[in-house]
Amino acid sequence: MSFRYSARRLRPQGLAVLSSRAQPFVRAPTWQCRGVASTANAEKVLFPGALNSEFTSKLEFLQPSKSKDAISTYRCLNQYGEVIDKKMGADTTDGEALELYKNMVKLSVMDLLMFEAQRQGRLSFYMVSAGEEGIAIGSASALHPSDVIFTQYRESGVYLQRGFTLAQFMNQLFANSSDNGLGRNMPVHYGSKELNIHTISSTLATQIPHAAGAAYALKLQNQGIVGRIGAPASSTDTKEVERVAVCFFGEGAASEGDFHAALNIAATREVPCIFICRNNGYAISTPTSDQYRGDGIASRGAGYGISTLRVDGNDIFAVRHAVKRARELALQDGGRPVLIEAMAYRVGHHSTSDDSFAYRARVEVEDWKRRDNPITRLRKWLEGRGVWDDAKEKELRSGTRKEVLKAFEEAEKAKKPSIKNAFTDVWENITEEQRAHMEEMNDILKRYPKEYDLEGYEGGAKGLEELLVKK
Ligand SMILES: Cc1ncc(C[n+]2csc(CCOP(=O)(O)OP(=O)(O)O)c2C)c(N)n1
Ligand SMILES: [Mg+2]
Repeated sequence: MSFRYSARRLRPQGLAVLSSRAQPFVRAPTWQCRGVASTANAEKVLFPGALNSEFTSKLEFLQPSKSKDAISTYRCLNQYGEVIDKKMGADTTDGEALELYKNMVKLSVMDLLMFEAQRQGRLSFYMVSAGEEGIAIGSASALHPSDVIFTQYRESGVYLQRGFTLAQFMNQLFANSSDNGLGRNMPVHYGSKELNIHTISSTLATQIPHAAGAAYALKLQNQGIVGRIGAPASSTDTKEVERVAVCFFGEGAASEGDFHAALNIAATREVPCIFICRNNGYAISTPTSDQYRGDGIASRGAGYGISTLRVDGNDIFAVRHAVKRARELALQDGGRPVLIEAMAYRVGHHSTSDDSFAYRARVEVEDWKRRDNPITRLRKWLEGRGVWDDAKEKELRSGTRKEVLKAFEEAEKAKKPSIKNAFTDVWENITEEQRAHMEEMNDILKRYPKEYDLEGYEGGAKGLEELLVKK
């Protein structure tokens, strides 16, 4: 092989960054741009847009849709709960595995009860994680508490594993006065500043570029170029660690333009972001066969030049190993993105507003329930270790049910937030327009008290008065 190329360094502009520390400039990475110049008998030409491409005289299109070789799926446990990756092993203590198991059971018990509560008309909306508990709980358990997380809406397990309490879940679901969001969001759109988890947004995929941007900020913080933003996640953990951003989304969300923009900018800026796609086979009623023709979402990671792994989402140990390794990779050499595609099956309906038997056969769901499940797989492993049995299972489930119902009843009884919260936290001070709206609303509430019963709201119908007197 012989070729000549000219190499010149592209020198990007210094980027001025506001910093509490001394360094005023961030130098973006430099990279080599090779000119096109080769000798007559070269085997490769280094086009600036595709380095290392060999010449071929075969006119042959890549035909991935005809390939029989799909990207493989990493597993640590088989369906019988036996460790098949002997090298990695379970890499956990029995006690730690028991905690993961209990959290998965807690999530599924909460899901069952909240789904029923919605059917009884006591909650307006709910979304279950059935079949995907291992992805959320397994990955959260492999991260550092101060890593910054962005979720979609089927990752309640991330919250649970990070320490979100049953009371916090219920306060949000009932939009009561103890809800972090003060009742301004739909049920299931949790958020927690203390736990470093950004508030969930209904608008699909918007969290993905947010995560890429946050990861860029973390890269600068990890390098000490800008000051650290935000307090550590837990008060006991004051040691500064390098942090990554972690972004969860479904395979349906990966059809949005935001996904592509986010992965590309994360790759080119080399930011420490772990993208975790839950591929559960459906985007509401749209099956994956109508969503894409490539090899899942993993093949797209490779397309963006991102380190990628496909993993069995029913295997919590495999998920933990994958995320732990992804975190190490993401922090290597100053930072880089990683994509994990966790395979699963959405066992439940999309949400309480959906009846999935309108577009998929009952038998398909029943088959999946029987065939594989992250909870039963870990249970088999625990039973194999001699630390779990039917009696313990029964006790755990009935105790958890009581705990959930207690939190549920307390949150249901609690007062709703004051109606003033519909106006606060929008502008720093109440604007003239807002004042006019409040006065009009106050007038209507006074004139039609029977129509607007605000007994259950903090401050009742007088909720606005405090704001109205404040000039
Ligand atoms: C921008 C946008 N388009 C459409 C919707 C409606 N929508 C809500 S959830 C959903 C399916 C998402 O599927 P996926 O990302 O696979 O997540 P899953 O529900 O399977 O967990 C759609 C289309 C939305 N919320 N936002
Ligand atoms: Mg999906």
